[in-house]
Order: sequence, then C-alpha cells, then structure tokens
Amino acid sequence: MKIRLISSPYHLGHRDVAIGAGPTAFLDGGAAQQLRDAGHEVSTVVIESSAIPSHEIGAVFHLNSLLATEVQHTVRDGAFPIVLGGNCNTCLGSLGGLGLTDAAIVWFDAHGDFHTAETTGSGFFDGMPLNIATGNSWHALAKTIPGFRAVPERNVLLAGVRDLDEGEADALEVSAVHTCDYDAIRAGGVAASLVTHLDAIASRVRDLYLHVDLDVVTPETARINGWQPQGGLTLSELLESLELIGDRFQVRGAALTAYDPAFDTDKRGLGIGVEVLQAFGDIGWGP
Ligand SMILES: [Mn+2]
Repeated sequence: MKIRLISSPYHLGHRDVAIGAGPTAFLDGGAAQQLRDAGHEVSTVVIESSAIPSHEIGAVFHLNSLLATEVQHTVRDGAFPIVLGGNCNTCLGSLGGLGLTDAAIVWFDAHGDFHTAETTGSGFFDGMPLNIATGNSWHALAKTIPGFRAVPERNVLLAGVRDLDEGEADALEVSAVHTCDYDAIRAGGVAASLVTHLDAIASRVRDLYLHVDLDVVTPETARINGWQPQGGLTLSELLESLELIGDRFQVRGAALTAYDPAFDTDKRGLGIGVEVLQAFGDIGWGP
C-alpha cells in the first residue's frame, strides 16, 4: 500500500518537547524503512511552520490547520495517511483533512481526553481532544481547521480507558460515546467486549479514523509517557483489537500519539509503536 507518514512533532505547540519528541523518534528510529520492508511504498513529511503562535491553544489549532491540509494532499495523492502525533489533538487536523461526511472513530487511550474548560482541573489542553472532535467544545477554533466536521458521539468508541477524572467521567457517562474500558476488556476479553460496540457503529458508518494513544498499553509492555497508569492492554490485545476494526471498517486514516522517548529507556516502546504502524499498514484502506 501507498502510505504517507505525516509527522507533527509538537507538544502544545512546542517542537520536539516531551511527547512532541515521539514523532521524530519514530522517524529517526527507521519506522518508514520498516514499513517499506513490509512491502509498502512510504513517503514522509513533517509539519513545519514559521508562524506558530506563542500561545499554546492558538498554536495547537494553527498546527492542526497545517496538518489538515497535509492529510488532504495525502488522500488526493492516493496514499493512506498515518499521523505520527505528539499530541492527541492531532485528531482534529486528521479528521479535517480526511473530510469524511460520515465518520466513525475508534480511540485507544488510557485517558478519556474528554475534558472541557469546565471540567479540567489541570488546564492541560491535550486532555480535551475527543471532546472537541465530537463537537462539544471549542467550536469557533475547531471551525478554523479546514474540512473539520464534528463526529457524532454515537459513532465513537473509546477503548482501553482506565484513568478518568471525575467531571470527565460524568460527561462521558451522559454522552453517547461508546466506552469499553480496561476493566471490561480484562473481564470479557478483547473480542467479546469490543465487538458489540464495533458492530453497532459499523451498522451505521463505514469510514473510520483510528486513533492510538500508545499509553493504552501496560507499563510492563513498555513505558510510553509520564501519565501512563497501571493496567492496560498487552501488545497482542491491541493488535487483536486493530484486526477486529480492520474487518469491519474502511480505515481512512490512523494516528499514533503520545509517545515520549525520554520514558522509553529500554526502547521497547519504539518497537511496539512500529508494530502498531505495521498493523495500520495491514488494515488501512487503499484504492
Ligand atoms: Mn490521549
């Protein structure tokens, strides 16, 4: 398959800092070549700007507008876009660039990423991207991203989550977002717990944006970042989940996010990330 790796190496607008260093680590670690070795035709591009606003939230939306344009070009070139994101908020640019009229999202993450200005206790802006993607907040800024269209909550599955803050958990509870948390997966197994949700969404919509925040895996599998809680999916559980998704959806774009190489002292995280990228290559939709 023709794949374009699109690197957005930023953490809240700061280049190559913390999880913003993840995309560069994957490219420097040979991710493109490993995909080529698996038979794919791979090109790479890095999101760059000389006009990044100095205020973080403005910077995030500026970079997402550039990302949307790059994803749009990728699709136009007939390539499958894989975004290497520092932040999970890259979902906004990815969704904009994909420009799907009817989209689903499967979102793997230890966290909910469903905060709003009204629920966040930390002010961490990258705790909000799924809430923004589902059209619940930051409307005016979301509109500045070319092609961005909110995804209906009922078309979204949040999987593997195990660290929700109070207000965020309440918001998810009353939302239509499908949640298959870590406890459910541990109790029921990957296939049994995910398939009901996936089938319900696939009965309505085929086109999917796939989001993997790598901290969905257990710390024993690999150390991913500074916020990775105990528990989580093993690599084989994550890969099994991705296969179930590929069987049911046209995966139009995918993203791998939130990997901070400073925590990955034994480099297992890098290897696991590349395996996830290979799985994206296997299930990605191509003409
Ligand atoms: Mn996340």
